[in-house]
Order: sequence, then C-alpha cells, then structure tokens
Amino acid sequence: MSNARLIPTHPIAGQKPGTSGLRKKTREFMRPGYLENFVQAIFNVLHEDHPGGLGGQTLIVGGDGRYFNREAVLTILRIAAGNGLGRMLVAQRGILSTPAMSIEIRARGAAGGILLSASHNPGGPDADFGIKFNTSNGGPAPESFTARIHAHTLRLTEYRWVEQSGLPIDDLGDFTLGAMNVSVIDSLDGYVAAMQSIFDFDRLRAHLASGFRICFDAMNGVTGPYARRIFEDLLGAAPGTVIRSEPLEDFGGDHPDPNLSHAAALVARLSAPDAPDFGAACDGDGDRNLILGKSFFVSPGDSLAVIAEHAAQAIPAYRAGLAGVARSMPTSMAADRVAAQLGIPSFETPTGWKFFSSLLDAGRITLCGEESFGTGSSHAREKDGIWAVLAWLSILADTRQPVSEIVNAHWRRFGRSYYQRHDYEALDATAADAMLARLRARLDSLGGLSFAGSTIESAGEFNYTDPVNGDTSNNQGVRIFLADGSRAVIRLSGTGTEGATLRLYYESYSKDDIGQDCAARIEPLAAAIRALLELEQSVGRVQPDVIT
Ligand code: VG1
Ligand code: CO
Repeated sequence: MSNARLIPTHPIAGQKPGTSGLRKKTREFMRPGYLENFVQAIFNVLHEDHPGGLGGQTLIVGGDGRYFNREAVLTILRIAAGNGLGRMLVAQRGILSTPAMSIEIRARGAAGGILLSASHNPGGPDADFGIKFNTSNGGPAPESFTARIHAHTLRLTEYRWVEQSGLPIDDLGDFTLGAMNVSVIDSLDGYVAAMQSIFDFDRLRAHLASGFRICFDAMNGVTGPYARRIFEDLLGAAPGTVIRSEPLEDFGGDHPDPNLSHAAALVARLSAPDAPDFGAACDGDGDRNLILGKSFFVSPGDSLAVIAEHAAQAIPAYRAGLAGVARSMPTSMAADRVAAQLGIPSFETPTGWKFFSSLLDAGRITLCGEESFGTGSSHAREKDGIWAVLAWLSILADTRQPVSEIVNAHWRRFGRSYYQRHDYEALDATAADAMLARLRARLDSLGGLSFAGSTIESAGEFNYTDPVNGDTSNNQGVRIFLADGSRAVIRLSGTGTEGATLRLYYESYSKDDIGQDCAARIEPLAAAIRALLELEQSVGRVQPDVIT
C-alpha cells in the first residue's frame, strides 16, 4: 500500500442499496466522489471482515457494458489497489454478465465481486447506472452486509487511491497496479463451460439440426457475445439467430427489458407467418429471460413451474431430481403445485434474488424464480437468462412438442394461475407512500369484505424469516387473499431511480378452466384493487405504464 493516496471526501446521503444494489441516475454516479465513496465503503466492510488485511484476497470486477462502465471499472481498480487488495480479476473490456460474475466468483474461489449494472433499465448519460457487491458464494450481498456498506457511506472522510494511467483492461493478461496483481480474464469461457457442464449440448445441437428454428434477442445488452458463442457457434443455429447482438452503451436507446412491452419486435417476429419455433430474450445484464413460442407467451411463473416439472427428465445436471423449489412472494404459485406433486419442499421468499442464496447454499432448493422474468438454479447465485433459455431448449428437444403445447399440458395437469403485474412508474414518492400507509392502516378491517365477486379472506404484510439463518425481513409487500383462491400483492419497487414505482400483482387460479383470456380474467380483481387503493385520487393514475 506504499503508494496509496488518501483522498479527502464527504459522506453522501442516499447511498442505500435496494432490491439489487445501489441504482441511481448515471449523472449522479458521475459526480465527483459518488462512486468512489460507495466503493470505499465496500472496502471498509471488507477490512472489518479481514482484520489481517486484504493482501491474500481476490475480487472480480465487471459490468454490463453500459455508459460509464469502463470508467467505473478503472476507478474500482485504483481504489482496490489503494486498499491493499492482493489480486483483482477484471473481465476483458470490463464486460461480464451478472450470472457469469456469479459463476466466476464460485469457480475461482474469489472473496467476492463488484458488479456494475442497472439491469433492465436504460443506459446512457441521462439514464441509469448501478453497482452491487456479491459475496464469496457468488450471490448479492445480504441485507446485513449492505446495511454496513450504507453505514460507512454516512461517515466516510477519505478514500484510498493508487494513481496509475493506461490500465490495459482490453487485452487478456496480467499487470500490476501499485502492489495489486490484476489479471484480465475472458468474459465468456467460464460461463460457457458451466453451461456445457449442465446441459447436453450434443442433444441440443441435434435438435437444432433437425430444423427447429430459434431467435434470440440480446437487446443490445451484455448477452450478445455469450449467445452467439452458445447458440450459433456451439449449437449450430443459423447465423443471425442472435439479433441485437452487439452490446451498446445505451442499448440502442431502448429499455433492455425482456417483456412483452419492451421486446415487442421479437414478439412480432414470433407471430409472423414464418415465425421461428422458439423465441427468447435477455435483459441488459443477462440475468432475466423472456420465453416465447409461436404466437405464445410463457408467463415467468409458468416458466419456473414447467422447468421444475421437466428438469429431471430433460436436463442432465438435474437427473437425480430436485431438492426443492423457491419463488419470490409475488410470483405465481404454479411452482408450488409442481413441488407438491414431486414431493419436494417449496419456499416463498421476499422479492430479490439475494433471498434465495441461503436456501441454495444449504442445499434446500435446486430451482428458483421470480415473476420479474428471473429463473435460475443451484449452479449460480444470480438468476441466469441464457441458462433459462437452454433449459427450455432442453425441454423442447426432450418433448418434441411446441412451446404452447408444453404449457397447455402443464395447465391440464396442474391447473392454471392467470397472472399479471401492473407497474405504475415515476409516481410522486410522497403520494405513493401515503397511499400505502392508508392501506396498511385498514388491513385489519378488510377481512370478510365483498371483493371482486368474492370475499376477502385475509389481508396483511408479508414478513419473512429465513428458514436457514433466521434473518428477518419485514414489510415485504401487502397480500390480499380472496375466498375464491385468487390474490393480489401490492408493493413499491426497490430498484427504481425516479420517484416511486408501484407494482400491483394479480393472480387467479383455476383447476379446469384453462383457456380464458388472461387480461379479461384478471380485470375484475385489478379494478377492485384500484378502487381499494383509491389509485386515481391518490397518485393520479389508472392505466399502468407496463403490464407483464
Ligand atoms: C425488481 C423485481 C425483482 C428483481 C429485481 C432485480 O425489483 O421486481 O423481482 O429481483 O428487480 O432484478 P423491484 O424491487 O424493483 O420490484 V434485475 O434483473 O434488476 O437485477
Ligand atoms: Co437484470
């Protein structure tokens, strides 16, 4: 640490990580000291946990390639060297998908990783940026850890820095920065090898060679190079199978969010007369996935349930069966029904992938997922978009049926959870908070009320106690259960960067009546919730900005 400089700084308010790290407007991150403070706060926590110093520790750094990614990587390298870190592995050009980061941390025995992404949110100087710390299990740091980071941001007086110009992060190889060893590692190799160890690539290649056509939309995010290597080079899909495959700093000006609204071009392609058999997309940092058949959308809750149903049969890594399945609380209950049928436990966790980590680490679950287009397994501690696409390809190769028939067969066997999420974005935060406070104050009195053609059976906050480590996380969303088996969930987003985002989740289950229009089925429940919240009077909105 001999040549480390101590740069004076002042605490900055508001550096409190949310559902998945600290996310803010890019310009805020570019303010002098903003990124530096947060990174130093991470190192302060690491110093507390390693009183003997960080000389023996390895970290990994990379991000989804959005605007400011490179500058942030270079800043993190200099602060890491200033803090006496022994070794930093940096992804080539600073670009690494979120699931690849998780897999690399685990494979290389690193103490953790610093990941730069605002995920599915737009990139650019006037858009969004984000940073989070993943621990040695490869997963997002738990709340106990991020709370310590936040506490440090409120009392920092300096950060540590090694000045050195011309850091060659574009070329594979090693260099030193002060006393820190830096290795530039390939961004794709480790991830691709992990996928080859899970799936039967020969079988998938044969299925594609038999004329099965796919289209993968990388949405100008980080997955383009991974997808080209896997789908085109290794599995032999036709050149051009991967569209929008060039990672761009601003994702081409679009939201790299794989849902029916933002992946509209892919959705249209899957509805065209010459549509491919299977379509998929991933978000900006590669952890979310969208699954489509010909003119058919697979809702994320169904996707998790279908993968759970078929995994042991269709995917070599899960041949011995699943230990259990978990879903986030607002996610549809479809996976629970598969777990019950398989005779394995199912778990319901708060929103955010970090809550799956303890269950995965303890071997209590093999698969997990969220309604927000996240699906994953014990191979990583982040959701994994390309993994989900390969899981679906495996099921398609195994059953030799179209996507729509696989899902319909699932519904015939287990019944169907009609499901929608309605998002209201950029609301006045004070008004949104007040609306939820009024709802909370009424929760105890709602039982027995006539509601959406049924009756409210119970209403309350979701409070969670982690079954492995006993950690508690309270007030994770309001749940309203009706006597007819349907439910609604009301919560505010923890990833937004502008005002408040209200998420309203609706689920209505039918054992036998599986062919209805989803929106029509959901609407009475949605209308009743809007009325209960006095949505229009409270926040001035009726129509959601995004429906997924
Ligand atoms: C949203 C989703 C949540 C997901 C999180 C991070 O959080 O609802 O399911 O884990 O984003 O995903 P929130 O608090 O805004 O509802 V990603 O792909 O942004 O890392
Ligand atoms: Co993401």
